[in-house]
Amino acid sequence: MENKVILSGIQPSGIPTLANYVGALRNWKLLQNGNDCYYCVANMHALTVRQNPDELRERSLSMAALIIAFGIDPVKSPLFIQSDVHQHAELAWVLDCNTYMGELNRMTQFKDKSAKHADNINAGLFTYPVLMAGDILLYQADVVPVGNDQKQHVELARNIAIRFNNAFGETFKVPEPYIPKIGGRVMSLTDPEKKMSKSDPNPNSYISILDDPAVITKKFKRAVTDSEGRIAYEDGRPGMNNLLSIYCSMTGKTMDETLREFDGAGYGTLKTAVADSVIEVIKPVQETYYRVLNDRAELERIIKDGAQRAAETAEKTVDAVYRKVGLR
Ligand code: ATP
Ligand code: LTN
Repeated sequence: MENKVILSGIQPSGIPTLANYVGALRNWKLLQNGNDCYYCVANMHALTVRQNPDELRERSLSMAALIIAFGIDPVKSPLFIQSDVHQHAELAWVLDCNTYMGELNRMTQFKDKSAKHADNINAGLFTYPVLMAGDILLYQADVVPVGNDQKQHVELARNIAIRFNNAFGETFKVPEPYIPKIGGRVMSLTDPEKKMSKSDPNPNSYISILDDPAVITKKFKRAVTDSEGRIAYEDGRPGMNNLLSIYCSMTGKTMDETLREFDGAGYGTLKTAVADSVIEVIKPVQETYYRVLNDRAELERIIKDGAQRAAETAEKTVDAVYRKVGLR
């Protein structure tokens, strides 16, 4: 793949989990080579559920520090906070007027989140995927690295782009999702039928990127598996499959290699090995994170610079769109 435009975002709705890393953030880093990448902290998306304003501000900044700690080079790839680039809100409105209620009604995340936040089913939660489509289309992204759960939203962005291009003439690049084959959907450690999620009320269900090594080991030791007693990747064994997939993602080994390595071993051995592989990857991320977060002035300079560079690209798209639809 050569010199594509890459865009992705993550909500500052909590500390990222191992799932966010395996499903998305790891690819953010890998795709930096030879491509033009834009990465954003999607704080406007986070407003779709109630937030404490001071916490939201703080978490947005610490998410930016974490993204740097994961190996994103903000000099190469503009790193910014979504609301610092006003074009996101502007494009979202135009796209809202080019998206059908019926399309949004099919979004499974809306259904899940409405069930979780039954006391606050706001219009933003419903139009959330349109704001996300805007994030992507503003930068004329070719490729969007995300986990499996966001595939439907990227497909909606494609449909909106195609429809807009047909109606108003070529305006947007039609983006594609980029989802890891292993690790696109990391499952909860306590309920492996559910995806691992940073906003899960039970902290034992996820590995936070900032968990201590001892906590990580404890969480994996307690991870729900089954009583088959054999280490194998098989249908109907979500807990076992999840541990094996995490191990492959962390070590870069194939599933075959992993299964050979643990042939005849017990669950305890596998769980310890998975925990160790995760600790090895996470430890340097934690060290960099605390260093970056402590130099607050520098961090603020980085995101300001990122927003300025992002806005230059974003404004070109908004200008073209406003002209096409008759707003300019
Ligand atoms: P929340 O719990 O607040 O909804 P989340 O953990 O689902 O958050 P997001 O900020 O919505 O995380 O997603 C950031 C990125 O991580 C997205 O690309 C998303 O697809 C990916 N991701 C989220 N959960 C998983 C998972 N269980 N497995 C793989 N990737 C995931
Ligand atoms: N909705 C995404 C976060 C997100 C995003 C984006 C991902 C916001 N804007 C643009 C990719 C591209 C989520 O993970 N929940």
